[in-house]
Amino acid sequence: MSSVQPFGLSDDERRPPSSDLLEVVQRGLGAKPKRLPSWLFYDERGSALFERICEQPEYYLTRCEIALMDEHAASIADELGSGVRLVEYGSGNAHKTRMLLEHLRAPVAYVPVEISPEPLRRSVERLAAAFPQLPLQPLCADFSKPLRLPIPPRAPRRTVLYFPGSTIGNFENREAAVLLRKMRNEMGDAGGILIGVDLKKDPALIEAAYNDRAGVTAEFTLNMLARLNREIGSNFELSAFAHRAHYNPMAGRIETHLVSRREQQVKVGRANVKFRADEAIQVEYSCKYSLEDFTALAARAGLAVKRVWTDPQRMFSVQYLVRAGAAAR
Ligand code: AVI
Repeated sequence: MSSVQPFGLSDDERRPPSSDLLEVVQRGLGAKPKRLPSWLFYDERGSALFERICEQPEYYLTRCEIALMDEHAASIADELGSGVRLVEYGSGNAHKTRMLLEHLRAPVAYVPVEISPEPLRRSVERLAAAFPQLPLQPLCADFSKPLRLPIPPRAPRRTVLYFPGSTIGNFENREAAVLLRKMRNEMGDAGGILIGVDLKKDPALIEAAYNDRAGVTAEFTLNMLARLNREIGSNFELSAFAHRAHYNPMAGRIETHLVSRREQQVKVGRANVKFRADEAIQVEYSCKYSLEDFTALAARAGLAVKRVWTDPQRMFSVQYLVRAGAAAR
């Protein structure tokens, strides 16, 4: 018998109607400077391109995190203890999740939380085959909003929120603190957060990761415009925009832009949006942290870093956070 429970929400409830999407885009392009939210990257093609980015030789993040999980999954599982309910924010990381689940002692349930129904369904299908005894409780929802977690099949000793991939880096500092605080509420007193955090390092290595030679990241960035053309009927000419990703050392983050190659006008709904030559739309931040930076961010959210696993070159880290004050217990 399958132990997979039904999805929390239907597709229609979640998807922003295209009129809302148009509004988001018009507001972003009306701002000074122009900006568009990075969640717009992840339509079906964008998600597939992101998977290809993870395989690029320059994109060290995925490789480093997998190597860390490979080496330390047993000690991570020890730290988490038995009877864990594992809630994953995003479900595109089946590989790392598997490594963790293989080592967890008597997990109570696995709850992947994912906004896109198809990737969620696929990852659940794969995990159900690999862990037939484990109750799976997929939740189709936006993890940045307050969640109503499904009732677990038995009382867990603790709820651990798993947030791999350094996705926390895609939130600006203040938003990241808000998200961590929300996670703190969701995990409860005895809970924890297992989180992948990309670390500050030689800016040339970081920049290369976001400017791969095969051009997959550029394709990923430009795909946002293709998505908008299809979904809101805009007429962005893709060849008239370029991908640009620079490391801002003061802010400690990659800042990704779509840059207009010439002066032009683009139709977005009823509006005509004007672009100067070289004018940029800011589309993503990928924040990088020192261990100290991240400890300070966690503290702002009422959390303490209980344990850190990192590689000898300090490229990437996996960190275990608990409620501040609980770390010593
Ligand atoms: C999902 N996120 C952590 C990726 C990152 O590194 O910021 C998204 C990405 N954008 C360009 N390359 C990868």
